Amino acid sequence: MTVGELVKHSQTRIDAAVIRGGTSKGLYFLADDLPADAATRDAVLLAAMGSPDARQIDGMGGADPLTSKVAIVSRATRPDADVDYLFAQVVVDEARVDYGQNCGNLLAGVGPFAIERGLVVVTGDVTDVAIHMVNTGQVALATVQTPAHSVKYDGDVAIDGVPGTAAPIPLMFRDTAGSTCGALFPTGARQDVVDGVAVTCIDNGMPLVLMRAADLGCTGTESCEQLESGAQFQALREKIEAIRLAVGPRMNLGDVRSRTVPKMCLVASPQAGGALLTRCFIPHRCHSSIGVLAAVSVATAAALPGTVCHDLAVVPDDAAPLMSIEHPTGEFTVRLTLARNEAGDSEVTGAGLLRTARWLFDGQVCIARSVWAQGGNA
Ligand code: NQM
Repeated sequence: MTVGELVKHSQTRIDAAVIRGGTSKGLYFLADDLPADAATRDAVLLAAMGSPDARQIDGMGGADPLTSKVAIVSRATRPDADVDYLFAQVVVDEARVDYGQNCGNLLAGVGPFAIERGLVVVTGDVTDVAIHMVNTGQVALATVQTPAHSVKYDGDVAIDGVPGTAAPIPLMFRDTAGSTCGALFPTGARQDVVDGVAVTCIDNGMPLVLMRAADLGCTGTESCEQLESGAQFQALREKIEAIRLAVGPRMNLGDVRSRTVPKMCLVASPQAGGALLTRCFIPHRCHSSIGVLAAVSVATAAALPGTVCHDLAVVPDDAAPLMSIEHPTGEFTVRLTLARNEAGDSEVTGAGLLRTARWLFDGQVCIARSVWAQGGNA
Protein backbone atom coordinates (compact mmCIF):
# COMPACT_ATOMS: atom_id res chain seq x y z
CA MET A 1 0.00 0.00 0.00
CA THR A 2 1.39 3.43 -0.94
CA VAL A 3 1.54 6.36 1.48
CA GLY A 4 -1.18 8.04 -0.59
CA GLU A 5 -3.51 5.07 -0.19
CA LEU A 6 -2.87 4.95 3.56
CA VAL A 7 -3.88 8.62 3.87
CA LYS A 8 -6.91 7.97 1.73
CA HIS A 9 -8.08 5.14 3.92
CA SER A 10 -7.65 6.75 7.33
CA GLN A 11 -8.92 10.20 6.38
CA THR A 12 -11.66 11.76 4.32
CA ARG A 13 -10.51 14.00 1.47
CA ILE A 14 -12.46 17.13 0.58
CA ASP A 15 -11.80 19.26 -2.51
CA ALA A 16 -10.53 22.72 -1.52
CA ALA A 17 -8.51 25.63 -2.82
CA VAL A 18 -6.27 27.96 -0.85
CA ILE A 19 -6.62 31.50 -2.16
CA ARG A 20 -5.17 34.77 -0.96
CA GLY A 21 -8.02 37.25 -1.04
CA GLY A 22 -6.79 40.82 -0.46
CA THR A 23 -4.73 40.81 2.73
CA SER A 24 -6.24 37.55 4.02
CA LYS A 25 -5.90 33.92 3.05
CA GLY A 26 -8.30 31.03 3.41
CA LEU A 27 -9.76 27.74 2.31
CA TYR A 28 -12.41 27.91 -0.40
CA PHE A 29 -14.96 25.09 -0.67
CA LEU A 30 -17.96 24.36 -2.83
CA ALA A 31 -20.85 24.05 -0.37
CA ASP A 32 -21.80 20.66 -1.85
CA ASP A 33 -18.39 19.25 -0.89
CA LEU A 34 -18.94 19.98 2.81
CA PRO A 35 -21.30 18.16 5.18
CA ALA A 36 -24.85 19.52 4.97
CA ASP A 37 -25.36 19.28 8.72
CA ALA A 38 -24.10 22.51 10.36
CA ALA A 39 -22.50 20.89 13.42
CA THR A 40 -20.61 18.37 11.31
CA ARG A 41 -19.54 21.09 8.87
CA ASP A 42 -18.15 23.18 11.75
CA ALA A 43 -16.27 20.19 13.16
CA VAL A 44 -14.77 19.62 9.69
CA LEU A 45 -13.76 23.29 9.32
CA LEU A 46 -12.14 23.32 12.76
CA ALA A 47 -10.20 20.17 11.89
CA ALA A 48 -9.24 21.57 8.48
CA MET A 49 -7.72 24.67 10.09
CA GLY A 50 -6.24 22.86 13.11
CA SER A 51 -8.36 24.71 15.70
CA PRO A 52 -8.44 25.01 18.63
CA ASP A 53 -4.70 25.54 18.92
CA ALA A 54 -2.76 28.81 19.11
CA ARG A 55 -0.30 27.43 16.50
CA GLN A 56 -2.86 25.53 14.38
CA ILE A 57 -0.03 23.08 13.88
CA ASP A 58 -2.31 20.17 12.89
CA GLY A 59 -4.19 22.05 10.20
CA MET A 60 -4.05 24.54 7.36
CA GLY A 61 -4.60 27.70 9.44
CA GLY A 62 -1.77 30.17 9.85
CA ALA A 63 -2.19 30.87 13.61
CA ASP A 64 -3.72 34.25 12.85
CA PRO A 65 -7.39 35.25 12.40
CA LEU A 66 -6.46 36.61 8.94
CA THR A 67 -5.36 33.16 7.76
CA SER A 68 -8.04 31.10 9.56
CA LYS A 69 -10.88 31.95 7.20
CA VAL A 70 -13.18 29.90 5.00
CA ALA A 71 -15.29 30.79 1.96
CA ILE A 72 -18.18 28.42 1.18
CA VAL A 73 -19.46 29.02 -2.34
CA SER A 74 -22.54 27.70 -4.14
CA ARG A 75 -24.97 28.57 -6.92
CA ALA A 76 -26.96 31.70 -6.12
CA THR A 77 -30.21 31.40 -4.22
CA ARG A 78 -31.46 34.79 -5.46
CA PRO A 79 -32.00 36.06 -9.00
CA ASP A 80 -29.79 39.17 -8.72
CA ALA A 81 -26.65 37.17 -7.90
CA ASP A 82 -24.45 34.63 -9.66
CA VAL A 83 -23.19 32.84 -6.55
CA ASP A 84 -23.76 32.62 -2.80
CA TYR A 85 -20.76 33.20 -0.52
CA LEU A 86 -20.94 32.18 3.12
CA PHE A 87 -17.99 33.35 5.18
CA ALA A 88 -16.78 31.37 8.20
CA GLN A 89 -14.25 32.72 10.69
CA VAL A 90 -12.60 29.70 12.28
CA VAL A 91 -11.46 30.88 15.70
CA VAL A 92 -7.79 30.03 16.15
CA ASP A 93 -7.63 28.98 19.79
CA GLU A 94 -11.24 28.07 20.53
CA ALA A 95 -13.45 25.33 19.09
CA ARG A 96 -15.74 27.87 17.48
CA VAL A 97 -16.73 28.89 13.95
CA ASP A 98 -18.28 32.35 13.69
CA TYR A 99 -20.72 33.29 10.89
CA GLY A 100 -21.66 36.66 12.40
CA GLN A 101 -19.55 38.82 10.10
CA ASN A 102 -18.59 39.22 6.47
CA CYS A 103 -15.09 39.23 5.05
CA GLY A 104 -14.47 41.58 2.16
CA ASN A 105 -10.93 40.29 1.73
CA LEU A 106 -11.88 36.66 1.09
CA LEU A 107 -14.69 38.09 -1.08
CA ALA A 108 -11.96 39.08 -3.58
CA GLY A 109 -11.18 35.39 -4.18
CA VAL A 110 -14.81 34.33 -4.66
CA GLY A 111 -15.08 35.52 -8.29
CA PRO A 112 -11.95 33.62 -9.46
CA PHE A 113 -13.03 30.53 -7.47
CA ALA A 114 -16.55 30.60 -8.94
CA ILE A 115 -15.18 30.90 -12.47
CA GLU A 116 -12.50 28.20 -12.05
CA ARG A 117 -15.02 25.79 -10.50
CA GLY A 118 -17.48 26.35 -13.37
CA LEU A 119 -20.21 28.20 -11.47
CA VAL A 120 -19.79 31.35 -13.57
CA VAL A 121 -19.11 31.53 -17.31
CA VAL A 122 -16.44 33.89 -18.62
CA THR A 123 -18.04 36.71 -20.62
CA GLY A 124 -15.04 38.47 -22.20
CA ASP A 125 -11.81 40.14 -21.18
CA VAL A 126 -13.43 40.87 -17.85
CA THR A 127 -16.21 38.94 -16.12
CA ASP A 128 -18.54 40.51 -13.59
CA VAL A 129 -19.56 38.23 -10.75
CA ALA A 130 -22.49 39.26 -8.55
CA ILE A 131 -21.87 37.72 -5.15
CA HIS A 132 -24.60 37.25 -2.57
CA MET A 133 -22.91 37.71 0.80
CA VAL A 134 -25.02 35.23 2.74
CA ASN A 135 -23.82 36.33 6.19
CA THR A 136 -25.40 39.76 5.85
CA GLY A 137 -27.65 39.55 2.79
CA GLN A 138 -26.20 42.09 0.31
CA VAL A 139 -24.94 41.58 -3.21
CA ALA A 140 -21.40 42.76 -4.03
CA LEU A 141 -20.08 43.08 -7.56
CA ALA A 142 -16.59 41.76 -8.34
CA THR A 143 -14.92 42.27 -11.70
CA VAL A 144 -12.42 39.55 -12.59
CA GLN A 145 -9.81 39.81 -15.38
CA THR A 146 -10.55 36.95 -17.81
CA PRO A 147 -8.64 37.43 -21.08
CA ALA A 148 -8.31 34.27 -23.22
CA HIS A 149 -11.22 32.67 -21.35
CA SER A 150 -9.33 32.13 -18.11
CA VAL A 151 -8.73 33.98 -14.87
CA LYS A 152 -5.68 36.22 -14.98
CA TYR A 153 -3.91 36.51 -11.63
CA ASP A 154 -0.81 38.48 -12.58
CA GLY A 155 -0.97 42.21 -13.07
CA ASP A 156 0.41 45.51 -11.94
CA VAL A 157 -1.80 46.46 -8.99
CA ALA A 158 -0.18 46.64 -5.56
CA ILE A 159 -2.19 46.64 -2.36
CA ASP A 160 -0.53 47.54 0.92
CA GLY A 161 -0.01 44.51 3.16
CA VAL A 162 0.74 42.15 0.23
CA PRO A 163 4.15 41.96 -1.48
CA GLY A 164 4.38 42.43 -5.25
CA THR A 165 1.60 43.13 -7.71
CA ALA A 166 -1.34 41.23 -9.19
CA ALA A 167 -4.40 41.67 -11.40
CA PRO A 168 -6.96 44.14 -10.05
CA ILE A 169 -10.31 42.92 -8.73
CA PRO A 170 -12.58 45.94 -8.25
CA LEU A 171 -15.30 45.36 -5.65
CA MET A 172 -18.49 47.43 -5.48
CA PHE A 173 -20.83 47.54 -2.50
CA ARG A 174 -24.31 49.01 -2.12
CA ASP A 175 -26.88 48.87 0.68
CA THR A 176 -24.38 47.77 3.31
CA ALA A 177 -25.62 50.27 5.92
CA GLY A 178 -26.77 48.39 9.00
CA SER A 179 -26.18 45.00 7.39
CA THR A 180 -25.46 43.33 10.73
CA CYS A 181 -26.71 45.83 13.34
CA GLY A 182 -29.90 46.98 11.59
CA ALA A 183 -28.87 50.64 11.25
CA LEU A 184 -25.82 52.61 10.11
CA PHE A 185 -25.57 54.14 13.59
CA PRO A 186 -27.15 51.32 15.63
CA THR A 187 -27.19 53.17 18.96
CA GLY A 188 -29.23 55.93 17.31
CA ALA A 189 -26.46 58.52 17.79
CA ARG A 190 -23.34 59.45 15.87
CA GLN A 191 -21.46 59.67 19.16
CA ASP A 192 -21.96 58.05 22.55
CA VAL A 193 -19.93 58.14 25.73
CA VAL A 194 -19.11 54.65 26.99
CA ASP A 195 -17.00 54.12 30.10
CA GLY A 196 -16.04 57.81 29.90
CA VAL A 197 -14.80 57.56 26.28
CA ALA A 198 -16.45 59.17 23.23
CA VAL A 199 -17.20 56.47 20.64
CA THR A 200 -18.93 56.16 17.28
CA CYS A 201 -20.71 52.86 16.74
CA ILE A 202 -21.19 52.27 13.02
CA ASP A 203 -22.06 49.44 10.65
CA ASN A 204 -21.58 50.08 6.94
CA GLY A 205 -20.86 46.42 6.24
CA MET A 206 -18.82 45.73 9.38
CA PRO A 207 -19.83 46.59 12.96
CA LEU A 208 -17.14 48.91 14.29
CA VAL A 209 -16.55 51.04 17.36
CA LEU A 210 -14.36 54.05 16.62
CA MET A 211 -12.43 55.75 19.43
CA ARG A 212 -9.97 58.64 19.23
CA ALA A 213 -6.51 57.27 20.06
CA ALA A 214 -5.70 60.46 21.99
CA ASP A 215 -8.71 59.92 24.27
CA LEU A 216 -7.18 56.57 25.28
CA GLY A 217 -3.67 57.88 25.90
CA CYS A 218 -2.00 56.75 22.67
CA THR A 219 -1.19 58.29 19.30
CA GLY A 220 -2.52 55.74 16.82
CA THR A 221 0.96 55.39 15.31
CA GLU A 222 1.88 52.48 17.63
CA SER A 223 2.81 49.17 16.02
CA CYS A 224 0.54 46.12 16.23
CA GLU A 225 3.13 44.37 18.41
CA GLN A 226 3.09 47.26 20.89
CA LEU A 227 -0.69 47.44 20.99
CA GLU A 228 -1.17 43.67 21.16
CA SER A 229 1.47 42.72 23.67
CA GLY A 230 3.21 45.81 25.06
CA ALA A 231 2.97 45.84 28.88
CA GLN A 232 2.33 49.60 28.79
CA PHE A 233 -0.83 48.96 26.72
CA GLN A 234 -2.36 46.33 29.00
CA ALA A 235 -4.71 48.91 30.54
CA LEU A 236 -5.62 50.16 27.04
CA ARG A 237 -6.51 46.63 25.93
CA GLU A 238 -8.65 46.09 29.01
CA LYS A 239 -10.41 49.42 28.51
CA ILE A 240 -11.13 48.65 24.85
CA GLU A 241 -12.58 45.25 25.76
CA ALA A 242 -14.72 46.80 28.51
CA ILE A 243 -16.12 49.29 25.97
CA ARG A 244 -16.74 46.47 23.48
CA LEU A 245 -18.70 44.39 25.96
CA ALA A 246 -20.71 47.43 27.03
CA VAL A 247 -21.70 48.55 23.51
CA GLY A 248 -22.43 45.08 22.10
CA PRO A 249 -26.09 45.00 23.26
CA ARG A 250 -26.56 48.67 22.26
CA MET A 251 -25.38 47.78 18.74
CA ASN A 252 -28.02 45.00 18.60
CA LEU A 253 -25.26 42.39 18.76
CA GLY A 254 -26.21 41.02 22.18
CA ASP A 255 -23.56 39.57 24.46
CA VAL A 256 -20.38 39.87 22.38
CA ARG A 257 -18.00 38.08 24.75
CA SER A 258 -17.54 35.24 22.29
CA ARG A 259 -18.31 37.06 19.05
CA THR A 260 -15.82 38.44 16.53
CA VAL A 261 -17.80 41.69 16.24
CA PRO A 262 -17.80 44.58 16.87
CA LYS A 263 -14.25 45.34 15.77
CA MET A 264 -12.58 48.12 17.74
CA CYS A 265 -10.77 50.89 15.89
CA LEU A 266 -8.46 53.63 17.18
CA VAL A 267 -8.45 56.72 14.95
CA ALA A 268 -6.16 59.75 14.68
CA SER A 269 -5.35 62.50 12.20
CA PRO A 270 -3.68 61.22 9.04
CA GLN A 271 0.13 61.05 9.07
CA ALA A 272 0.85 60.22 5.43
CA GLY A 273 -1.43 62.43 3.34
CA GLY A 274 -4.49 60.20 3.72
CA ALA A 275 -7.94 60.79 5.18
CA LEU A 276 -7.55 59.16 8.60
CA LEU A 277 -5.09 57.01 10.57
CA THR A 278 -6.35 53.71 12.05
CA ARG A 279 -5.40 50.77 14.24
CA CYS A 280 -8.08 48.04 14.29
CA PHE A 281 -8.56 45.26 16.82
CA ILE A 282 -10.43 42.30 15.26
CA PRO A 283 -11.43 42.27 18.09
CA HIS A 284 -8.44 41.16 20.19
CA ARG A 285 -5.62 40.82 17.68
CA CYS A 286 -4.45 44.03 16.01
CA HIS A 287 -5.11 43.91 12.24
CA SER A 288 -1.87 44.21 10.27
CA SER A 289 -3.78 46.41 7.80
CA ILE A 290 -7.57 46.85 7.84
CA GLY A 291 -10.54 44.76 6.73
CA VAL A 292 -12.37 45.70 3.53
CA LEU A 293 -15.80 46.41 5.00
CA ALA A 294 -14.07 47.80 8.07
CA ALA A 295 -12.36 50.34 5.78
CA VAL A 296 -15.72 51.14 4.16
CA SER A 297 -17.25 51.68 7.63
CA VAL A 298 -14.31 53.87 8.77
CA ALA A 299 -14.44 55.94 5.57
CA THR A 300 -18.19 56.39 6.03
CA ALA A 301 -17.75 57.60 9.62
CA ALA A 302 -14.99 59.97 8.51
CA ALA A 303 -17.20 61.48 5.81
CA LEU A 304 -20.23 62.10 8.01
CA PRO A 305 -20.38 65.05 10.44
CA GLY A 306 -20.91 64.35 14.12
CA THR A 307 -18.76 61.21 14.42
CA VAL A 308 -15.67 61.00 16.63
CA CYS A 309 -13.43 61.04 13.56
CA HIS A 310 -15.05 63.57 11.20
CA ASP A 311 -13.12 66.52 12.62
CA LEU A 312 -9.82 64.58 12.59
CA ALA A 313 -10.27 63.41 9.01
CA VAL A 314 -9.24 65.06 5.77
CA VAL A 315 -12.22 64.45 3.48
CA PRO A 316 -11.85 65.45 -0.20
CA ASP A 317 -14.60 67.83 -1.32
CA ASP A 318 -16.11 65.56 -3.95
CA ALA A 319 -19.41 63.73 -4.49
CA ALA A 320 -17.35 60.54 -4.82
CA PRO A 321 -14.39 61.16 -2.48
CA LEU A 322 -11.36 58.86 -2.53
CA MET A 323 -10.77 58.12 1.15
CA SER A 324 -7.29 56.84 1.94
CA ILE A 325 -7.45 55.00 5.25
CA GLU A 326 -3.99 54.74 6.77
CA HIS A 327 -3.17 51.48 8.63
CA PRO A 328 -0.10 49.71 10.08
CA THR A 329 1.26 48.53 6.73
CA GLY A 330 0.23 51.40 4.46
CA GLU A 331 -3.13 52.63 3.28
CA PHE A 332 -6.43 51.38 1.85
CA THR A 333 -8.32 53.60 -0.58
CA VAL A 334 -12.13 53.49 -0.64
CA ARG A 335 -14.20 55.52 -3.09
CA LEU A 336 -17.44 56.51 -1.42
CA THR A 337 -20.58 57.51 -3.28
CA LEU A 338 -22.34 60.34 -1.47
CA ALA A 339 -25.88 61.61 -2.01
CA ARG A 340 -28.24 64.03 -0.27
CA ASN A 341 -31.30 62.60 1.44
CA GLU A 342 -34.71 64.31 1.56
CA ALA A 343 -33.63 66.32 4.62
CA GLY A 344 -30.61 67.59 2.68
CA ASP A 345 -28.13 65.59 4.76
CA SER A 346 -25.20 63.78 3.21
CA GLU A 347 -25.56 59.98 2.97
CA VAL A 348 -23.16 57.28 1.83
CA THR A 349 -24.94 55.18 -0.80
CA GLY A 350 -22.13 52.99 -2.10
CA ALA A 351 -18.45 52.17 -1.97
CA GLY A 352 -15.88 50.86 -4.40
CA LEU A 353 -12.35 49.63 -3.89
CA LEU A 354 -9.59 47.56 -5.42
CA ARG A 355 -8.34 44.21 -4.19
CA THR A 356 -6.24 41.46 -5.74
CA ALA A 357 -6.33 37.71 -5.20
CA ARG A 358 -4.15 34.74 -6.07
CA TRP A 359 -4.98 31.06 -6.26
CA LEU A 360 -2.24 29.39 -4.21
CA PHE A 361 -3.13 25.73 -3.96
CA ASP A 362 -5.66 23.32 -5.42
CA GLY A 363 -6.23 19.93 -3.88
CA GLN A 364 -7.94 18.15 -1.04
CA VAL A 365 -7.82 18.72 2.68
CA CYS A 366 -7.61 15.50 4.67
CA ILE A 367 -9.87 15.22 7.70
CA ALA A 368 -9.62 12.43 10.26
CA ARG A 369 -12.62 10.14 10.04
CA SER A 370 -13.19 10.51 13.79
CA VAL A 371 -14.26 14.14 13.24
CA TRP A 372 -17.58 12.96 11.84
CA ALA A 373 -18.29 11.06 15.04
CA GLN A 374 -17.50 14.17 17.16
CA GLY A 375 -19.37 16.72 15.09
CA GLY A 376 -22.72 15.10 14.49
CA ASN A 377 -24.17 13.33 11.47
CA ALA A 378 -22.41 13.32 8.14
O1 NQM B 1 -13.75 43.93 7.11
C1 NQM B 1 -10.64 40.82 9.17
C2 NQM B 1 -9.96 40.84 6.87
C3 NQM B 1 -11.01 41.02 7.90
C4 NQM B 1 -12.37 41.36 7.55
C5 NQM B 1 -11.49 40.96 10.33
C6 NQM B 1 -12.61 42.04 6.27
C7 NQM B 1 -13.65 43.09 6.20
O2 NQM B 1 -9.09 41.67 6.76
O3 NQM B 1 -14.37 43.11 5.19
O4 NQM B 1 -12.02 41.78 5.25
O5 NQM B 1 -11.98 42.07 10.54
O6 NQM B 1 -11.65 39.99 11.06
O7 NQM B 1 -9.96 39.81 6.19
